[in-house]
Amino acid sequence: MKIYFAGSIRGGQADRRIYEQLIKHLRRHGEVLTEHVADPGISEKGEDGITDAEIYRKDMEWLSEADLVVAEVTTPSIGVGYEIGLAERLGKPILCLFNNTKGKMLSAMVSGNPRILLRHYTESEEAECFIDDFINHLSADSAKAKATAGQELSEA
Ligand code: 6IA
Repeated sequence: MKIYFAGSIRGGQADRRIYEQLIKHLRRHGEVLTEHVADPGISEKGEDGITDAEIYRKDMEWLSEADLVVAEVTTPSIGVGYEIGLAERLGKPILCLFNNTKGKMLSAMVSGNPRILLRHYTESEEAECFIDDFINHLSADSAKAKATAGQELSEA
């Protein structure tokens, strides 16, 4: 399973430690394509020898190949909002996680979107449970769809 994790970088890295924990947890379910999001060395200004055009191209490639998207949306980020919008267009399952304890307001573009599964959490362990539920449901749905398709084929 390929997982695209989205979290704020230039929007502010106050939640980087939480991203780190969530990414570590996501690795139990599959390959996290965007582990660098929690990298302590990641530059807020992007002066790392890689151009913004290269970052954009690579991230769009990873988003296209991802099976699902998990976004930590507590710190508002234009990049994360863009990725969520595109993931929706591409039909990817999306889980957004919002930390209630930080005194932040969540954009209505996320909280009002019926295609996004939004979960509010207070502790990272709670967010990890939401991740497990989200991915386990997706896996169960896809197993059911395969079984139905197999049955239809054998009846044809
Ligand atoms: O607007 P923001 O910077 O907060 O957007 C954050 C989102 O955009 C993340 O979810 C990433 O997927 C993506 N993103 C933004 N900057 C980078 C980046 N910068 N590298 C990869 N993805 C990024 C510098 C990388 C450097 C270590 C070579």
